[in-house]
Amino acid sequence: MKEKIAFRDAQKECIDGQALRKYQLERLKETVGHALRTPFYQHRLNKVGIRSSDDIRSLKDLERIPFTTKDDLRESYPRGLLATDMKKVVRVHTSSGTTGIPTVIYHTQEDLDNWTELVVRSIVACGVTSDDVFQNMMTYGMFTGGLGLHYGAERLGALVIPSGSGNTKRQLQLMKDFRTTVVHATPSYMFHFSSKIGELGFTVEELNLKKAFLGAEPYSENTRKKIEEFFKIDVYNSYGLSEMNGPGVAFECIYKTGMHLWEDAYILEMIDPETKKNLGDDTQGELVLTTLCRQATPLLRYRTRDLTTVVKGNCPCGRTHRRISRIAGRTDDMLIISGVNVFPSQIEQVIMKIPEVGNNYQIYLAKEGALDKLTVKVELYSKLFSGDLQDLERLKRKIQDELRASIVITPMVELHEPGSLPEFELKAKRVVDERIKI
Ligand code: DLL
Repeated sequence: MKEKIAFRDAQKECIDGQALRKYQLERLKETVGHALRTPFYQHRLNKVGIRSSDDIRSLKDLERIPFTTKDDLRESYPRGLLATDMKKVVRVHTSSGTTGIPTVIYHTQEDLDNWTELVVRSIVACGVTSDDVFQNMMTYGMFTGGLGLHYGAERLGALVIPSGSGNTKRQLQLMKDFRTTVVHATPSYMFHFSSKIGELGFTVEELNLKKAFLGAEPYSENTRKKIEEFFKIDVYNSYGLSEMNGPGVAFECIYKTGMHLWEDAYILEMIDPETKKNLGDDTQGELVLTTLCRQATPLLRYRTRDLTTVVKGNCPCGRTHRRISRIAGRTDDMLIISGVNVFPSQIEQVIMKIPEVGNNYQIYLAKEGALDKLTVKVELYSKLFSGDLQDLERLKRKIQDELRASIVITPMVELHEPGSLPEFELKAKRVVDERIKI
């Protein structure tokens, strides 16, 4: 990258209007240059007459570029979208895909530094300082929620507790002993946390909690309010996706009036998911993002599948990057279960490989307390029900183990007689989602 983005100016990012557009154009040209080094984009862009970055003369030229989808990423697995020499790559993150083939995002050190600075900027916008104690209750590993926020909080100079997810008692003990002021978690975990605190012998009053960053899955304004009231803290919404690094794409500031999407790092477009026409700022649409500061895996016009709206008016904080509203839903069938992305087709692939399983199944989602509970109901061939009960138990465990290996979470498995699950004449409705929006 020719010039390093002034991410350090984390208090306010005020390049707006013309200056922002000029800046975006420079970065877009550079990004297209990077993208043309990948087999995938070389083919895609040449087809529409883009052979070098000079073919991008204005931001309007973005519309000549075809959209990139999650399927494109999968089909390019593992290296079709790598734009730099592998020697320069220092980290890789993958995310689950519909068929078990993951999507992969490579990062150079500069990519990671830029991501980290976006996170610094995001958490500074929520009033976090180097005096804070930050407990990261997101899963570490391939999931970007762990390392993404970790490095940002460290770079800011906060004390970071990399506790990871789960083990609520230990989380509480750490929180109490180290006087944690800020936590990062999924909203469902935070709810679960609130239900366990008394049972585990702790009180909210003996903690020193001030703020929480909640994201990685949809939640309502009411959920925010309930968590804020229970813990007497401020909750900030955080949006991101692994294809765009992870968290740090859009973040609320202290005014909580929508999430500022960092437009010097991403170009924001809103499209009609059916017609794929650009909608402008006035209507709810599917968010499409283009990376502007990524070397190893540049992505052009990536369809996030997330439905949102651009928030009108200015934010009292003075930041001029546009804000997006709470994510209203997705245009595809991806389920987010306890923060983990799961496609129904992944479940189908696993169960349909098991010879005892018949033709029908149902994916049932509900809440158990605050946590998401996944039950996979499968029909078996009838002769199995006249056999040994222990065999059925063994089969249940086998299905459960194979599902866990594929989708990372452990579902409940129910075995049903043939014909007992709902049948459909047209499209099957396999997913029943009864997680009520609180
Ligand atoms: O969930 C990155 C992340 C980690 C964001 C931690 C925030 C905090 P993926 O696993 O690739 O990445 O899932 C991305 O999760 O397309 C949305 O559908 C959903 N999502 C993420 N944040 C929010 C949010 C991470 N605040 C997918 N509200 C996205 C609603 C969200 N949905």
